[in-house]
Amino acid sequence: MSGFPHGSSGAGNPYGRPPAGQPYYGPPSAYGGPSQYGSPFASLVPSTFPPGTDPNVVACFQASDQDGSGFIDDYELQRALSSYNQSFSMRTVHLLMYLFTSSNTRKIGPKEFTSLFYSLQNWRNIFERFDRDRSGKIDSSELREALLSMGYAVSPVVLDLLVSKFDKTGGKNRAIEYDNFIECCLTVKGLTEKFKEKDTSYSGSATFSYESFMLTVLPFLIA
Ligand SMILES: [Ca+2]
Repeated sequence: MSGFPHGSSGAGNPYGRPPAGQPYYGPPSAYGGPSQYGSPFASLVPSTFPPGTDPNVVACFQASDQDGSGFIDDYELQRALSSYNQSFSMRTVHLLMYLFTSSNTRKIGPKEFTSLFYSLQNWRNIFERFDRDRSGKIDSSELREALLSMGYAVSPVVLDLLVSKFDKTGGKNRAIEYDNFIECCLTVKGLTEKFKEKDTSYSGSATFSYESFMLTVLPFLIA
């Protein structure tokens, strides 16, 4: 992997870099995704609610924990996030669980649930803010603005690819729904941050071994 796809060779910058001086993928962002990953033991020890947790969050956890196990599994989370007429994508559920536990255990305890709850509130706000035409979906220009606000300037080619990949209708709508929007942003964020770790000088290029490339990309493909 040698940097972002190049539009044209040579002069100028092919990355859609924002104005001078700023790294084009911006500072670490507080948006949406988990900034701190859960404890490595999260999968083994049931966590507890952080002190002062909003009772609404606790109630929401209890309502979601249908089998009363003290954990929310992927099916329970999907059910909790689905509305009466729309099922929340299981892929997105799995990606969220992966990011909030740094593992593939596919269940979360109260602590991770609380972080996830606020993160999803944040995502809902971002989604509504950037759904400028109130269509209930994010089109290409809306996605461009949303990603820019998070510090990610992707090229038009990448933007098109993202919209077609994350469009549930397989490209018919040319727009992304809420759950896939979260997945799309988390994927851009996660991959960009992995890339930045290898591109410490912000040059736009990085060197990966085959193994680390596979380990970086696969979790996002098979979440
Ligand atoms: Ca829209």
